[in-house]
Amino acid sequence: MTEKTESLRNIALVAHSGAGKTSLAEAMLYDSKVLKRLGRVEDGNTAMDFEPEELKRTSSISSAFHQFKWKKHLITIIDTPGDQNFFSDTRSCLQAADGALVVVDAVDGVKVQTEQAWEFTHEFNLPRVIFVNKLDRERANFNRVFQEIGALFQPKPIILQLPIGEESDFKGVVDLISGKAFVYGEDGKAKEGEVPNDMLELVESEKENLIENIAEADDDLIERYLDGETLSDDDLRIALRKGTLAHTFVPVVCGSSTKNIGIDLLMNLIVDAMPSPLDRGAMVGIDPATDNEIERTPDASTPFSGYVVKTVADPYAGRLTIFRVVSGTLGADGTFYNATKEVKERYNQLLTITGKEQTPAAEAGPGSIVAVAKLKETVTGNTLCDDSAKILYNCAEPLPTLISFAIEAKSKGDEDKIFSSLTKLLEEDPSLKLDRRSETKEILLSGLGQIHIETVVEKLKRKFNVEVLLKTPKVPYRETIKKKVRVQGKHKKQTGGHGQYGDCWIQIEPLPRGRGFEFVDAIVGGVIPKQYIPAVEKGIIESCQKGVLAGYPCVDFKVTLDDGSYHAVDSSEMAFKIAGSLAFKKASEEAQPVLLEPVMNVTVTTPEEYMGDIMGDLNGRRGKVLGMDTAGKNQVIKANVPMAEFLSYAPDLRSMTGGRGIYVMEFSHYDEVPAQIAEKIVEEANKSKD
Ligand SMILES: Nc1nc2c(ncn2[C@@H]2O[C@H](COP(=O)(O)OP(=O)(O)OP(=O)(O)O)[C@@H](O)[C@H]2O)c(=O)[nH]1
Ligand SMILES: [Mg+2]
Repeated sequence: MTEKTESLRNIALVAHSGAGKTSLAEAMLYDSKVLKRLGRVEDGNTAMDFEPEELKRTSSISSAFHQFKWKKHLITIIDTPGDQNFFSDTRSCLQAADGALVVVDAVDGVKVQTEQAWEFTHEFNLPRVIFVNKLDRERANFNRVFQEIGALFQPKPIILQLPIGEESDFKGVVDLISGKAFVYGEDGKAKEGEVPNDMLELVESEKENLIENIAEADDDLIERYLDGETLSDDDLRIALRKGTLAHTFVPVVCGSSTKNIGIDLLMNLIVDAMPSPLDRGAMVGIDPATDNEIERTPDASTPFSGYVVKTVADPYAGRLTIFRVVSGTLGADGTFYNATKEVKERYNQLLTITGKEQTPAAEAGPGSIVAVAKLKETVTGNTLCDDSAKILYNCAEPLPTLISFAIEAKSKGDEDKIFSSLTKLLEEDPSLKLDRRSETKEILLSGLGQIHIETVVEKLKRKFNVEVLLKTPKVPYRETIKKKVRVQGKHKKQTGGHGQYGDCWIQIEPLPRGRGFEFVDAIVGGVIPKQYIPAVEKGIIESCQKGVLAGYPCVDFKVTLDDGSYHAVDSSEMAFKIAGSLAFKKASEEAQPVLLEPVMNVTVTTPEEYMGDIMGDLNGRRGKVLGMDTAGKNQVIKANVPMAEFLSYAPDLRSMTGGRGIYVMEFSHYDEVPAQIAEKIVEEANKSKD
């Protein structure tokens, strides 16, 4: 029996790493009796962290899905990773949710990663509830953290609960709407009672605040409130839902995941105040036949459509595709159309995901998050739909990569296996990129951070039994020239019989950065016959692949071929090609050759206190700061930094800021390497040539 769409709640847990998302998911699964015992992240026995790479790190690296029944509703929770290394997966899986549960650590407050995750919830327009977790820990402070939330997040947070006691005295919460206190025993069960005497005054004033805030969600309610009418608890609950869904405010509740305090109330709040797929409404897509915008409502009787949020690669069980149903109903087995890839796909068994396991499902209606195994073509981000009612949804692109490593097989002969296994892992994680860099003859694996890449290497070994070494990639330097010169390239050989004769005069001059290579034929009067001119150009192109300075490709120069001579018998294409190549070598030696290096555009976001260190460090990396800005309580620095100095920035920034700083980067342009540094690079390059 499938659930009615209105009783579904798809909720993603987001926050910085360590805020307690996985522990919270565990507590919810335990309280709803899905789990028989409450596991702990540090014991490696939770339902949501199960990949060996997660157990090793006691931290989530991949979003996990599970479901439970609560008050006649089916709640699907998506436990996302809070580490930026895995944020592409976090963002992708957030697309399956209708609401977000933002976990804020009562000790550490809002870290940069939580702000970034908040941005994602904003991007997908998800209503939010904030759970202030870890109130049982030393130095926990609800008030301080609430102030911080208020200063950083829009829409405004409103307090729904107050903690009873803090740190080791944390016992329970007062629910402001009902005015009841809930005190939890060792077993995580709540006892309902009266508000402690020393909290009466605070509870009264906070309830007044709350009523005023909630009433704002409903014009009728605010009028009644202003008229002095007493609003009922039900009035308030209805308006609370309305205001949360309309982004008028964000309810804030509190508790402790590991002590199982406040979790039942939080689950009540999910049912009461978080959206169902019906509240999310229709989803807009494109009709592939006409390119017109069309939409699908979450209606079980309309044609099926959905989109893929995650793919899991398994060398034995094959690919597992996790998707959200937008419209229509899918049966236990059947076919659908992949509108992105334009192919039909068959599936044998619809599955519900419960942590690391999957259980067969009879059918799935709108809003369901389900999986199928062994699809052939389908990957994350693809749209699936009924063959007779095609639609294409616009899913989020993977986040841009931030760091690259050159990878090498540990044992010779494994190269092909590396490629094929990595390709499978790339299907699972579209934020990874695999490239062959021809300039340096390396295979580059790029991702969101060092830990991201390291977990890929671990997965390669575990899933596919191939071992690779990670190396710092070589910098793809280039060369160019700075002066205009004119030289002759002459190739003449007389070795009995047929000789060889090619003779050209070229002028070589610098071009602006990024212009590459230009060739101008300015031969007049046939001093070089037409058929030999392309040969001269070819000779130059071939030899400029290895510049005269350090063997890097020479770019951004113009060659004008303006004179030369030929021999009626001895001239040939080959001879002119050699003449062109000789001319290029001679010219570039005389034209003041210099080394160019790739420069990255970098944006670093950091809490203010680390600004000094970060600026100093960027300076040390030959960075040029282009501008600074404030974003919430953070500072944003934009800079240009040479790639050579930025290869290992991710771990360095992490240690400089205790993981609170983040950055993005992209290639910007090539720039001249300062002479002193260039000298060393040239020396190194020439040494390895010998
Ligand atoms: N004292 C206390 N510790 C908690 C609480 N919630 C979580 N922890 C601990 O905090 C640590 C991190 O918790 P996780 O649940 O793994 O945090 P997470 O948000 O899932 O972190 P990532 O998966 O890395 O994003 C673990 O050691 C938990 O036992 C809490 O309410 N109180
Ligand atoms: Mg986790």
